[in-house]
Amino acid sequence: MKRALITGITGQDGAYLAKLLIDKGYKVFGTVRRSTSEKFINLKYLNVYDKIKFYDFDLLELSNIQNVIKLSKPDEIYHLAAQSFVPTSFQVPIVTTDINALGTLRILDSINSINKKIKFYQASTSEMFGKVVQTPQTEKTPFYPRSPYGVSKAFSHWITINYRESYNLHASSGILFNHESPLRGSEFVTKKITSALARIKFGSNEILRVGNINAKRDWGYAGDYVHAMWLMLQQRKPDDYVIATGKTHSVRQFIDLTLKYLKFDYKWTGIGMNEKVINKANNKTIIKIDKEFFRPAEVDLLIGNSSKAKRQIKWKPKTNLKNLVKLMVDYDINQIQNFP
Ligand code: NDP
Ligand code: GDR
Repeated sequence: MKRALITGITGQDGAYLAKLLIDKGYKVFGTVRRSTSEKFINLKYLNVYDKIKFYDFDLLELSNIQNVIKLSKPDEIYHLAAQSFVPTSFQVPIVTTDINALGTLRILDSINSINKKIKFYQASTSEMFGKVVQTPQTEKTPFYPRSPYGVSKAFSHWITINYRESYNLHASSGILFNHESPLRGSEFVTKKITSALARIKFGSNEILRVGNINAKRDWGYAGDYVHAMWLMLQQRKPDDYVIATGKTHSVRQFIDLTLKYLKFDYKWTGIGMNEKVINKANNKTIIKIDKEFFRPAEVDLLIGNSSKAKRQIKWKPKTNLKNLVKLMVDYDINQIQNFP
């Protein structure tokens, strides 16, 4: 029985990856930061909570990381834990860097001193491309990160390559473009849109306030993307791979898809900061632009080319954006109806 340690198992990707590995017969260990609120909703939703052995863990604490690796004795480590919300990285840049950049180094250095045979997956990101210098982005596109988050992940990406080349570790990075799911954190734009519009459809009087609706992202489905993580660690040689759908859409288009799926009769009016969406059924404003949700520096356009992954690890996405919206909205409606 293979043993896998997942850092950040309580997050979106951690839950889908835990399910995938358990279904493949792995013994799964997961790291959890202590808190007073419920952390295991995603794992319970996917029915894997009671199959996982959990360890108290924080990426800021080296001895804790070493102990968890020694106790769990993993064959594979999937390092997903991070301060992953871009706007927060502008508010707490130093903590973000300590967690995301030095946290990765702490794990790599622990692997190097405890057991060099452990295979390592690093959760790299399209945010490293930031103000893109080439479109579409590939493994060879230079980085130009636009947030403390993006910069911290660029460090992690390069330190993973450095430990691979210096110490011959089986360490791979997946440069994953945005991926979403019903279990996406509520602050990310897709989940914010689907959950608010579902609530409004079912009678809520709220107004959805969003920031830059012209930003474009290459959005895929998290369930497809965790499979790529696993494939990377099954290869004879470690390497880095872009994981993306190759299609890009604006936040505005994501809003349109959600409104249409929910069968709203609506119209966009106004321009710039005064742009809004009116529900024609009752003439109420349901979406407004709010400067609070703009960032000090924006990533305007991302679109990935994952042909290396297709060629070398035989991965390709299965879920298109329309189906992703359907998955997310159906889940949100189910939550409203069953857990009001
Ligand atoms: P989430 O934000 O859903 O999950 C992040 C996880 O990291 C949570 O379990 C969180 O625990 C944990 N964590 C945060 N800080 C610490 C810390 N100091 N010590 C230990 N654990 C910590 O992220 P996703 O699942 O969406 O993403 C997984 C990884 O992939 C992240 O590294 C992210 O940056 C990266 N990524 C994500 C993409 C996406 O589109 N989803 C795209 C590309 C990369 P807690 O519950 O305590 O907060
Ligand atoms: P991102 O995801 O920053 O790409 O990082 P997010 O969903 O937060 O933003 C995507 C784009 O939407 C614009 N936007 C808004 N964003 C949020 N959160 N809230 C809003 O109201 C809003 N209005 C417009 C943003 O400006 C941005 O352009 C995610 C995270 O999962 C990272 O951890 C990961 O590395 C990258 O995806 C790939």
